[in-house]
Amino acid sequence: MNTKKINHIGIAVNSLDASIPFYRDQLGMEFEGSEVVEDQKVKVAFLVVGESRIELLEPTCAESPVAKFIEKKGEGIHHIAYEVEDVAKAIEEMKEKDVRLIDQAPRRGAHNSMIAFLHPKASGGVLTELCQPAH
Ligand code: CMX
Repeated sequence: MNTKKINHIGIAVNSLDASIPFYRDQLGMEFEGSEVVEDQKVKVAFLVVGESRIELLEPTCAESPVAKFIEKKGEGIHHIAYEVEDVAKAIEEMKEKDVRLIDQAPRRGAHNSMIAFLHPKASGGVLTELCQPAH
């Protein structure tokens, strides 16, 4: 599998409005916009850092997995997303290599990307996302 770069680092926050100013105004990152990813019950905001992004994740309801994450661990790094060319192919490769997966098939992420999560037990407790951008 050709892991091309870190596409983004996901950070769980209680409030985008409260968190964006630190990255945008203190660190000087370009704010790229925000969107709701309905089926994952999160609102995300992207801030550009070089060829990667910081993805702030705000839960949209109490049942959101990100709300549960914050409840358990507090705000902080939620996942690392590696960019791949073909996420469906990458999933098949992970299966062949007996890597434990959360997603057996690609699903839609932010910006119309296609994504898949590996199980954190496969990666030392770090939630790992494979991400195929839309372009
Ligand atoms: N870091 C480390 N471990 C995590 C974790 C995280 N962020 N999230 C979940 N886990 C652990 C759980 O504690 C659980 O461990 P145990 O099996 O030991 O109990 C295990 O992983 C499975 O978690 P789960 O919540 O029971 O499993 P689900 O299949 O219901 O959901 C996941 C897994 C990761 C998809 C979900 O928790 C989640 O975080 N969903 C939101 C994903 C997200 O960020 N979406 C926006 C992405 C947009 C984009 O990047 O484009």
